[in-house]
Amino acid sequence: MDSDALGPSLIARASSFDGRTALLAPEGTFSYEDLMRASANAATRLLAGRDDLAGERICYLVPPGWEYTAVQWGVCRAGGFGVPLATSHPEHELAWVIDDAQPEAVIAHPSLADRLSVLAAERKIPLLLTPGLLRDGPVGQLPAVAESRPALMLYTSGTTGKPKGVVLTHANLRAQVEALSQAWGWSEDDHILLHLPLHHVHGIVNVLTSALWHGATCEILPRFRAVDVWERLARCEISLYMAVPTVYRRLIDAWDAADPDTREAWSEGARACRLMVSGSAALPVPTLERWEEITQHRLLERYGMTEIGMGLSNPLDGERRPGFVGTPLPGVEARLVDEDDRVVGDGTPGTIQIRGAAVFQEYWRRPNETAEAFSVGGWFRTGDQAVVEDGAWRILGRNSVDILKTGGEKISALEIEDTLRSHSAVADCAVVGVPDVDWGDRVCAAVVLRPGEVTSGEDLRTFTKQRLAPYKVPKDFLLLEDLPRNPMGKVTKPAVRALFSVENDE
Ligand code: MLC
Ligand code: AMP
Repeated sequence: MDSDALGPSLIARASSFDGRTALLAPEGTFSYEDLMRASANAATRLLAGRDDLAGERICYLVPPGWEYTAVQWGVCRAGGFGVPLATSHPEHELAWVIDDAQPEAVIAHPSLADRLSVLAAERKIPLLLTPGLLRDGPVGQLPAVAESRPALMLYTSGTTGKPKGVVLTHANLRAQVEALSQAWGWSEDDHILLHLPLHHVHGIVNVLTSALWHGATCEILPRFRAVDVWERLARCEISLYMAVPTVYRRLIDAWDAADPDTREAWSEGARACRLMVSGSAALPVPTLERWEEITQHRLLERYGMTEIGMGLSNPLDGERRPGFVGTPLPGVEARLVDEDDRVVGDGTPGTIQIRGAAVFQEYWRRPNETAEAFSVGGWFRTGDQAVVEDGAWRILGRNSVDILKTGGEKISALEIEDTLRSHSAVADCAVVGVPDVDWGDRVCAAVVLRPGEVTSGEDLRTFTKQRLAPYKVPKDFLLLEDLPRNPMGKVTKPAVRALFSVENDE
């Protein structure tokens, strides 16, 4: 009996899809059979004679595509616990994840191996390379992996500063995919375009894993470029498309800049899709309306989180109210509570709590934070506020001013502040999200220098960029004599935010 990792059904199902096209990737076209073979090869090499990786973490830094997918499956089929590393991250961030996850091995694509070789050598962790890992060879017995075992760890920013690992089991992934399967009508005839980063639930679960679960085709672009997406849509082959609001905004800008014939071809291609979905951040109503004008698609907005997968969704058929995220998905229990965890009624704003099989198991090696994240009865505290109006949920924002969303990426203002404070010239700072038409939140930093120190925003930007993911680097810096404070001496973030200009043309 072969491995049943990644949720028993994913592998069992993949075997039955055989010669169907699983991936149209930058490296070529691959069937489900190819994926089964390459992942079995990878699993056998990772096992190196052992029966089961038994939950050992394996980090991998592989660009989106065929090799990425085969590695993800291979790790799980060996009984390992996969930790995808972000291709956009500098060494500092990669080191944080590796030190936290403590993997038994790291895997890299040759083009990215330089980024990991020193980190791995210093920590005496073996560095394995693709494509060698996937090459055909003798395939050994692969373990049967129980659904309750960890499958994937995704790092997410929280109010405590540094990113923490969200542990998702095979059962969690199955529940997440099954909820979307029903709600969005997935079938093996679907063909989805993927350009989202593959270290997040949006790209990994909603797009890649959902497609492969159904025997559908996932077409992977190496990166997002608006014109590339439009050209792919214009071929009228794509049936499903999912992206974040910043991406829809960029697509609209590209459409506006195109000539009339091109526009018509692009719009016709978009109309050939059966469903277009937006999520990971609030979809501005003007973006929804403009998209509908140019494609005749009313975007289906949904709400989710790394810890829960998708929670709320507008309907596939039926009314999608602009500014609303619909109702709980199948298998998801959702409620709104006040500060004392008491359920509030319709029309009253509250904090969203979620329960169900899709909800993550724990924050990796952080029992206290895990315990704090759940209320009595196993309800996960999302930290997002919402209100139910006429049966549909509307997201109102987050409880914490220190959690920002920029271009669909969640970031912690505190983590950026800690990094800035480690600069020798910086005495104090405050990082805020300023409403922005492109990014949602534009990350901005107000900085107070130590007496006698001189530095520029550009220097601070370079300093931050060497240490943090590019999307965490503040777009604007303001050097101040002191930060705005309340009478108690506490920095007032709304007053800091008011110092930066709001870029909003809608
Ligand atoms: C890139 N940059 C960003 C950024 N992405 N800055 C702020 N926010 C972001 N999200 C930086 C670049 O590094 C660059 O810096 C500068 O901004 C301009 O880059 P760009 O070329 O214009 O950006 P691009 O590479 O095209 O990326 C933009 C993007 C990308 C929107 C396509 O950010 C993206 O794919 N976002 C999706 C993230 C996602 O999948 N989130 C889901 C999380 S899961 P410089 O210094 O070089 O100029 C989740 C749960 C759920 O939220 O509900 O789904
Ligand atoms: P992440 O932690 O990266 O998974 O991001 C999850 C967060 O994204 C949620 O807690 C919300 O704050 C936000 N989010 C996701 N979808 C939506 C949406 N449709 N509207 C508003 N916020 C959203």
